[in-house]
Amino acid sequence: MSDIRIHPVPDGFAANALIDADQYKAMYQRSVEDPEGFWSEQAEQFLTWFSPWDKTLEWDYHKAHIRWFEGGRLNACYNCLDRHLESRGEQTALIWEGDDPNIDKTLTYRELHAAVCRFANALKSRGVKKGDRVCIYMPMIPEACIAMLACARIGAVHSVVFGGFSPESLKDRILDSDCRVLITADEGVRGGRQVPLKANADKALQSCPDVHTVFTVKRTGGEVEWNPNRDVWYHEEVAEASTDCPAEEMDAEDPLFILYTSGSTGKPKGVLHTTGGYLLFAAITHKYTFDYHDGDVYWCTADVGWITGHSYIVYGPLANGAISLVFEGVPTWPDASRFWQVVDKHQVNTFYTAPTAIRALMREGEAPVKQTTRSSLKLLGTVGEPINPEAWEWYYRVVGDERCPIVDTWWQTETGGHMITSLPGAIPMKPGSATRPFFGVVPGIVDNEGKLMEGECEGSLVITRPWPGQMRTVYGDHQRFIDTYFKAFPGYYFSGDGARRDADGDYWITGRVDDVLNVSGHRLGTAEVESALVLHKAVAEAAVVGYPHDVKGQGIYAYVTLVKDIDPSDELRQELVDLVREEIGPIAKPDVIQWAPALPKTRSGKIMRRILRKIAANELDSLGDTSTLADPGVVGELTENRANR
Ligand code: 6R9
Repeated sequence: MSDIRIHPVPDGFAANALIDADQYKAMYQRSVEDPEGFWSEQAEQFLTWFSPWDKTLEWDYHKAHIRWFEGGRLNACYNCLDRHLESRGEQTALIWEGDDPNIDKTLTYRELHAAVCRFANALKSRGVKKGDRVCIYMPMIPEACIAMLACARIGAVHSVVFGGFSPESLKDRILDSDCRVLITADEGVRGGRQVPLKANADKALQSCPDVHTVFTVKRTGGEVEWNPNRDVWYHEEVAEASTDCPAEEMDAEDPLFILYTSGSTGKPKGVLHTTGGYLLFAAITHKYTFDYHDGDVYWCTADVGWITGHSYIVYGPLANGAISLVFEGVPTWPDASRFWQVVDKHQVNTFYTAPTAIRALMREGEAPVKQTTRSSLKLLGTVGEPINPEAWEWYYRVVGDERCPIVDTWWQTETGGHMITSLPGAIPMKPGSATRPFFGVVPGIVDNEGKLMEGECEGSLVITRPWPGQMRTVYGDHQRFIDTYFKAFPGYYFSGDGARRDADGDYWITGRVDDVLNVSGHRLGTAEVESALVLHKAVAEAAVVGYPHDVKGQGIYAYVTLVKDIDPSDELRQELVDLVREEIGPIAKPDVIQWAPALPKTRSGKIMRRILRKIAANELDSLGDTSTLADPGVVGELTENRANR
């Protein structure tokens, strides 16, 4: 810890920052001493309401009952578009940069509004009503944002499924939330390669008989199969649609969207966010964390299939009338200088990405960065996983020329927006630490008994009281919401992460303490990968753990026990990798498969993952106590097999 360098806010940045250290302290204090007063003021300042709310906050963490601004009426799409038309109708809302560096496009607020109204009418004409769930399975094209906003406009609940997920994963998500309409594209394009979205959707829909309409955006013109009873072209449907579509009046607590995320057990759960609190939290965090000034060009490289895309490409920036860049491509195509070329091309001021991307680019050296000016950049951000100080320093020095503060933002699908992050003009930076809580956020660190600890300490990270962006339930399964987040430490929201608080009061996220993997910033449950592996008839049992990986942060290490009389082979290994890819998607492919004659289990039959993690990390000297194992000999076999896996 002592060799961590503290970086003060760069002078040039501080001069223009929205919030300085004293303002942060005062606002934070007010936000926790009078949360209802603070959040009411922010809700009035950041959002436009059709009518005011009855009660600012109602909560009971034992029942997982959380309500903000109930009775208040508003519409998220109206807040992102309509109310900006008068003041900034001709200002750019979205800059779209295609996978191909020669293709881009911009949409002004007026153009985006018209496109959204058209598509909202098209949805209505196909029977979509307030409260209906609509699935979006799209590449990173403006229509993905248009589809989300069109749903919000008519009060339909969108469920965006990342375009990299398999037909099987798409099917599960469609069925779980009973979506009847799907929006997709013929193909996506990433890194010069086609992604067969419509074909994947067709496969998924074989098991989804209730889906009556599929809107398909023509992105590449590639050949697709067509079911005339179900499939319609997006461009044909919007061509005739009117641009007049009044925004539905929603209650603050009406659902805005569902987004599936992985947990430690079972299938991914549908995280449900509602309208008022979520939108307020996305907007206020976007403004203060990114120190957003009117006219700034802001770029978040996430995919809209993740919460980061929801809150920081679409809802937060557009609610603030920002210019948001939507990128279809990947960091390394056509070459490793792409990000910085896009920064120069569109004069990007704020750049927000994941540590895994930084580490991948760091490997390519400084030249691809230094061939660009990046002179427009003012601020850098990271999200998705802990950033190692080496990558942080590289980002700061090479990309930001020691001129741009870095905000390391800790948050989750469940939290809706930033929870712990430095505010760039207020809080000195410590590489690897997310530093301080955002306004209204009260973090705590608890010991194994659930007791809050004071001062310098390390333990499980909880949040002790609600904030507006908090998820409200697991779609269709409120009990699972209670069990997952409010059971371990009664009275608190449990994040699933471990954390340390240092002597200055700054927070350091140490990673998941449950069975959730974080691979290149993507969340995956070990149980999901295991379920996919055991589908293979040769597999008797499988246990999956994460291990340290230079670029991905965590890699996937699978121990596989084969059924009797089946011999391991490279072909079988490949079949298993392919199976996981088919079942979940390419991001879930195991990096290592080790054949395991048996798995280390306690006498009660529980797999001891602690030992599997140590073996995977090649920390064979610190396996710990193995005496409680039913058969301690198993460990010797596994450590020997590790060498020749
Ligand atoms: C926004 C997002 C959430 C999990 C979270 C934690 C990890 C995210 C982090 C971070 C350390 C950061 N995480 N940001 N860990 N520092 N700045 O990523 O949501 O996909 O739900 O993942 O990601 O482990 O619990 P989500």
